[in-house]
Amino acid sequence: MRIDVVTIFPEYLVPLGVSLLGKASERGVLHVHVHDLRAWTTDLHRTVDDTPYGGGPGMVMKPEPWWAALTAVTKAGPDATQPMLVVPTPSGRRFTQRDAQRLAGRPWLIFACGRYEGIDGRVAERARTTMPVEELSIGDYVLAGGEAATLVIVEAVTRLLPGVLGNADSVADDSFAPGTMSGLLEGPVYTKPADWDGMGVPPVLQSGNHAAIARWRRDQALRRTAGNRPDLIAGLDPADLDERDREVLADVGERDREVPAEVGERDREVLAEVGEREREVPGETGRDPNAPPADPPPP
Ligand code: JAH
Repeated sequence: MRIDVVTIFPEYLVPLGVSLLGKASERGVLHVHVHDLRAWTTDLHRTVDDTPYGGGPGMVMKPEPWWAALTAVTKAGPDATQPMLVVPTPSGRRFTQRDAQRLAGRPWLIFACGRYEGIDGRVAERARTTMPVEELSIGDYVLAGGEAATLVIVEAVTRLLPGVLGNADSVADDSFAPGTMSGLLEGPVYTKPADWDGMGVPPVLQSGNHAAIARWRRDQALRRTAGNRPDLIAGLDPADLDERDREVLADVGERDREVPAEVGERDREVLAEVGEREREVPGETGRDPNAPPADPPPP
């Protein structure tokens, strides 16, 4: 796989040349090239940004250096190899393990790292006429630029390539990877010593009973997923849940709903009301969950 990265901060991408990825590069599995966008500016001040049309805060990256860079980088690569342009942006589709697997099957990825308020929209629009373009978000937060997100995506993708991680089994067992525990987070793991400063290891893991160990691990995975990622529980296929799975989930659900005895009558009323409101208001509407009830709509 070939990876090109275009950025105004090439030093930020130095990690791509060291450790795991550096070894893959040495082995010839992966070829990484980092480019300074300012190499494609033509003015004395090497300007890459300007004020936004329509007004508003901040600056927008100018299209000319970006188009010159993408044209040059595309020509520098192996011909007859289809590049894909990846643009990390908080406005993109959410990047998932499925995307990592799909991107790992491509021969050539070009990452465009924006800064400021982003890149002039005509760059992605024109690039789309010559190659697939993916605008991807690694999570619901805003960074100062696409460089850190590029490091995240490159690591998630390249560790799937044969000869990069060097351990096919640990890849197959990941949380989010397809397989027997697919859709669940992994539970806790343990190694020696069996007694660490008075803390033991769950006896079932030392029993040698492989069926019991598998069942215990699934219980832990279900409990951790219900606690940390209820959205993943909601997305499970009911056909993938056995009777014991349902018992474990019913148990964590009941514990969540238990109200400690020291909570008073007025507290219970408030908690019940908040619960009802949460069921009424869909997520991500931007509404403050602590705000008083909205005015009723006009008749
Ligand atoms: C911020 C250009 N989803 C993570 C992410 C990715 C990119 C950016 N922010 C967050 C970003 C400013 C300029 C890209």
